[in-house]
Amino acid sequence: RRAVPALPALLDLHPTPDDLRADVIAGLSSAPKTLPSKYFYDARGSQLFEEITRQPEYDLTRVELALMQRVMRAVRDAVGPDAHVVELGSGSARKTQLLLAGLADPVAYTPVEISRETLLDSTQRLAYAFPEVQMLPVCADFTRPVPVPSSLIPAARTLLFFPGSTLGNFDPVQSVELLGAMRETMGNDGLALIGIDLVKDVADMEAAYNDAAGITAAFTLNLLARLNRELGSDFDRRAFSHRARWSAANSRIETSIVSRRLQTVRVGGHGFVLEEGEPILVEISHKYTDAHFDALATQAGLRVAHRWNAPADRFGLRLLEP
Ligand code: AVI
Repeated sequence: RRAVPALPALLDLHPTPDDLRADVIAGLSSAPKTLPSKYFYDARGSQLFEEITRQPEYDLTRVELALMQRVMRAVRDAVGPDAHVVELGSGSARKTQLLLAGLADPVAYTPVEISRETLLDSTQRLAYAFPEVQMLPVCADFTRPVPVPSSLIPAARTLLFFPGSTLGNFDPVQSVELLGAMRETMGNDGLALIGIDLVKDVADMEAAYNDAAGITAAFTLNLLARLNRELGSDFDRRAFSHRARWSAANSRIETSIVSRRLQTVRVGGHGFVLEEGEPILVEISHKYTDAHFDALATQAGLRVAHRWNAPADRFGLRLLEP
């Protein structure tokens, strides 16, 4: 009989209601109005995101998984044995299963995830599947410095895992900062495995964020329900619509929540006037060319050691080294 692993202890640095209020008020006070996409991921939002990854139009996750399967041998050879895997925005950690199974004797896994429920579920599942891997879950917003106790872990090296093109949800300045922070966490002998969505046909990219079943719209608008519940705001969900479209100038999908009429919304004692048709930018999803991604990595002091693309260049994996 297999021993049942102890439940992993959770390091909880979840953003506080004060963080949420301050970020929302700052975003709605700016011109144009914005809200941070990291707040999509409450329990319901995380579930909806999982559903998005099963929509026919959103093939990023499926294509990335197939690509990982194809290149895992090469990743294993490049990383070597006894790695400590640190994953940013681990979500349901479906790709992690492949990574931990494919690497040579990984010693520890640190998932960093903002949704507590998702983090606990996925870490528990992985603890059963990989009883020999030490699980060190951290509930946190990974855009802030995360204490990763690398020196306490008997690992040969750190492998940072940042799949799903989550990097694309950050603007170029934030992306370079994030890659720079990853470089710090990796140390001088670490590596980073990053998934990036590549520029492709505009109709395909737009369809991925406007699925016919309306799951992405529900995901986007769930943010308003979250704010009403957690901040006592009075967004009327029916008075807003989801809009996602390609911006060629910025090489990204821009997702907005658009006000359907002139209205005033109250949040934490502040009133915000929205014009009819006024957008609140809630998410950016960059799509990369090789040159564009290489430039970001170089600015962060990282070098592309391996480059793998899915068929028809639909998605890419990059192994980076300091
Ligand atoms: C998590 N992130 C990479 C997704 C993306 O494609 O930007 C989030 C998402 N938003 C709408 N659909 C998926």
